[in-house]
Amino acid sequence: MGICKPYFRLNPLVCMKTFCEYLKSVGVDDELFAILGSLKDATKRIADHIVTADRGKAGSMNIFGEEQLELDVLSDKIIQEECGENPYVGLLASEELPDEIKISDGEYGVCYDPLDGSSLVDVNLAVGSIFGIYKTGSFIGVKGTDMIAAMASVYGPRTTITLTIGDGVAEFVRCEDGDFKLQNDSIKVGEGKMFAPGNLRACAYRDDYMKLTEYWIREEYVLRYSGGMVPDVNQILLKGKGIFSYPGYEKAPDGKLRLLFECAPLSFIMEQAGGASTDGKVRILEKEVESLDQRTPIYIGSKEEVNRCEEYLA
Ligand code: AHM
Ligand code: MG
Repeated sequence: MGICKPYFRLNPLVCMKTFCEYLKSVGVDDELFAILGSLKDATKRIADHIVTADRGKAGSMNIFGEEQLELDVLSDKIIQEECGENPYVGLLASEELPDEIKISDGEYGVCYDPLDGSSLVDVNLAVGSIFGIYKTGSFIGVKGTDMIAAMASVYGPRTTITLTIGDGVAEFVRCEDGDFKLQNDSIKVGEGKMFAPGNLRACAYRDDYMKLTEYWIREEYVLRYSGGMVPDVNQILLKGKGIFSYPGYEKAPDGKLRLLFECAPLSFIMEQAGGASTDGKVRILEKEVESLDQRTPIYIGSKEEVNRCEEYLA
């Protein structure tokens, strides 16, 4: 009957708040309220499409020369449509588009990876969308510290949204009535032995990354790696511990993951949960965006784990 069932670990009073009720309760202004509402609606539509849409190739390439799937293109189109109807969004930049696009005189810019890890849909693993919201007329020159809000949508057995508006992190779960209900309004990342080591092929070239990986294994860390950055980082947030890494190496000195579309928004969420993220030397949120396709190595998770990465990779 469209009622969200309380989950066992929740305060039932908190659980029943919808996404919109939560935003009102924390006092977001009308503009941000509308923008986050558009991204929530896009998340719903993308989730529905993932279940049934064509999983094949679109026959096109994105700006990185990577083959696009139908679902990449469709997800991008859905986000463009939802943001296009929102008068406050003036600028869009997508991992699937060659340039940022001005869509109106709205003051806000939304940058996004419409479907991160989309090749995992084929094998029925979780994937996600990542959004960063800035007040800007161009994404060139921004830093993660300029971000106003960040959101990660996870499409797994359940569809969830992890959100920060710069004052802590909340998670929402899509319920029977189709709406998103608050699951946890105070996500915190502390310490604990869990690792998600991306790009392990770098160990063939880098002794320091090999030594770091050996440390995690020797110390009996639990391996929790799916190959999708959004679910992997989201798992650290929800389990409240751990580290995700994706280093660069000879063949790709800055690794694979994009600063603007992937690393900065997830770093904003992680920091707001009490965690940290670095490229090995510099805090990810302090890195200036010089080009839309800029990549960066990333080590993201609990503070102690991120510090350890910096020590090993110094
Ligand atoms: P994508 O944006 O093309 O989907 O690539 C990003 C994904 C991340 O979700 C994941 O952490 C990484 O690629 C895995 O990369 P690799 O295939 O090098 O292991
Ligand atoms: Mg991606």
